[in-house]
Parts: sequence; structure tokens; C-alpha cells
Amino acid sequence: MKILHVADTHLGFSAYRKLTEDGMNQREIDVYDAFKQCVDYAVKSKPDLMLHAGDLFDSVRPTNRAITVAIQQILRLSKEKIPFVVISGNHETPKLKETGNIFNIFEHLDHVYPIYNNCYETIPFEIDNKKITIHAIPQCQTKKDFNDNLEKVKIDSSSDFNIFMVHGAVTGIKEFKMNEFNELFIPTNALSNDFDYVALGHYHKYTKLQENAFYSGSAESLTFSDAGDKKGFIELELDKKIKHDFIEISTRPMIDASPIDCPNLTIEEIVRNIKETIRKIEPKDKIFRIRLENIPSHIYRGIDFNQIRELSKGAVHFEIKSDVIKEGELRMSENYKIESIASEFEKYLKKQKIPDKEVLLKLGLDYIQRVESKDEGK
Ligand SMILES: [Mn+2]
Repeated sequence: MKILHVADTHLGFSAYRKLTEDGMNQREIDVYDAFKQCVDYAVKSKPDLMLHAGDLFDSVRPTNRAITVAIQQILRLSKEKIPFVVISGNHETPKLKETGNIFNIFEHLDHVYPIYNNCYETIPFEIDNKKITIHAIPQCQTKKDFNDNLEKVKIDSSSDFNIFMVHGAVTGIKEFKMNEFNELFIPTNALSNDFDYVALGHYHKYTKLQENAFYSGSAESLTFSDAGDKKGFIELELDKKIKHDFIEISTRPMIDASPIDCPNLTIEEIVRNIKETIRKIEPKDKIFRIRLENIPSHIYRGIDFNQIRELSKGAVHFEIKSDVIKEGELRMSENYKIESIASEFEKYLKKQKIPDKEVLLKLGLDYIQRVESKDEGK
């Protein structure tokens, strides 16, 4: 039995100023294209099921174009009779129930199962004489609703396979947060090992959380924190043994070049460094960022940015992010005070993992005292 797991397609997302020949936002089109590639793969490989783990749309009120693309692509799946289960994520779920959920438009499409009603739902399928139950929790109105739903989730022991779909930040050793205001948190213990598979959405990097739980990641890179990541979806083979493959799609290269540390460089050195970085990137049709760290403001003002812009002309987007130090400003956090050398030494020593600290402390303090009394002319 073959299943595809996709998430975070963010249809309707747009960014930067670059337009296509038809005057549309290039990134918006890129995002549509990424989703289309996922559907192309499905139409070609004919999985038994396709799961979308939330954030199909980028917003609560998608544009007509975003809605049209979603319908067009989902209809292609529907025509192939590929069941498509989609849960709403934090991006498309309205904060107020009265607003109404855009997923309503999918209610009357054959083989499409939108889950967006604030509650835990199960959908049973019968595929190749096997019973498979999808357990799905959409984005909820409140954290309490969400947690109550998580409590209710229960494996169907009469099913051959149980799959859980949920959208949110799993918390545990590492937190898979996106730092968005309405994100929901999934405790690791909610991802029971009894599930044959857990299809997660929300975190944009493809991640294996545990043997049976995966984030497929977003279908396109949306911010520079996604830069350099592979984008795509997961293909799952459910049999006695479960096999997962990450299917990479082709997306526009997004590059976050390693930062240039500037405080001890001249204008010429910095410009040379930037030019070299741009040359290596080969800007045409790409998105990239160069970061200038700790650059003194007088040096920053001396850089000819027009010349740099000229070199990056073919790029879909480029930016230089500068962390400028104002003259006379100390690069130290405000509440950090240097104490006497003796007490700084004592603090330093405490943090070290070495034997004989007592002896070293006594010796060190003794030397410091000797030097300090010399300075004072004693
Ligand atoms: Mn999300």
C-alpha cells in the first residue's frame, strides 16, 4: 500500500518584488509549482492515499488565484480517484469560528476529505482488503481544545493500519517551533508507537522524529531559515515492513551565504569578499542573502551597493543584511560588567573542568595581587 505525505504547501504565499513575464509575483508562482510537482508525482505513481498535514493555504482568506490552483490540483487527484485527506493548519484556520473555514469548498469534491472542524476525526478506508484508519486532528480554536482532542486519540485495533495526522510543534528534547502566534504544541508522548505512521505538518524542514513519525517539511523554501534544505514530500510503503522515502522536488535555489565578519576588514576587503561570494553563488534565477557582521558604520557607508546590485542583477531576489556597529558603541550586552581581575579569574576557574582548582586559584590570585601591587607602584 502506497501513501504520500505532503504538508505546508502555503498556497498564496508571495514574497519579494520579482514579477513573472505575466506580471505575477514570482515566488507565488514558485509555490504553486511546488504543489503541482507533488500532485504530478501522485498522478503518475497512483498512491492509494495522499495525506496533507496542514497549511495547504498560506492564509485564512486565500486569493482567488490560490483557491483556483488548489481546486485545479486537487481535482486532478479526485479524477484519478486518489483519496486526499487534508487537515487545516494554523495558517488557514480562522481565529474566530464565525469567519468560516476555506476548507468548506472541498466538501463536495469526490475522494477529498477535509478535516477542519476543531475536533478529532477518524476516516476508515478499505484498500486491497486491508483496513486502514486515518486519525486526524486539525488546528484547533484553543490550546485546550487541541489538548482535549489529543487525549481522545485511540488506535483502532480492528484496523490493519493506523495513521495519525496532526499539525503543530512537537516539543521534547528539541522544539520544532516556527514561532508563530497561534502554533499548537504536541507533546512527544502523543506520538504513540502504536501508530504505523504519524504524518506531521508545521515544521518546514524534513525531519524524522522517531521511527514512525515524520515532518515532510514545506514544499518550497519560504524564508532564509529554510535556505539550503531539500524540499519535497514523503512516500510511504505500508506492508508488513514500513518503508519511507523522501521524494525531492525541484525548487528555486535559496542560499544564505556564510556571514562575513567585518570589524577588522577594510572597505576594499569587504567588497572583494562580497564580490567573490556573489561570483560563487552565480545569481541567475536564484535567491540569496549575504550577511555582514559587526560592520563599523563608517565602513558600511563607504560601500558602493549599486555596484553590488549590478552584479546580482539576474537573481530573483538578493539582500545584504548588515549588522552595523555605531561609532563608540561597545559590543557587549548592557548588563555585563567586568569585575576585578581577581574575581573574573575566580569565576572563570569555577566553570572549568580541571583538577586542583583550589591550588590554581591560590596561585593565580597570588600572581594577580603581585602584578597589581607593582602597577600601583608598591
Ligand atoms: Mn503551520
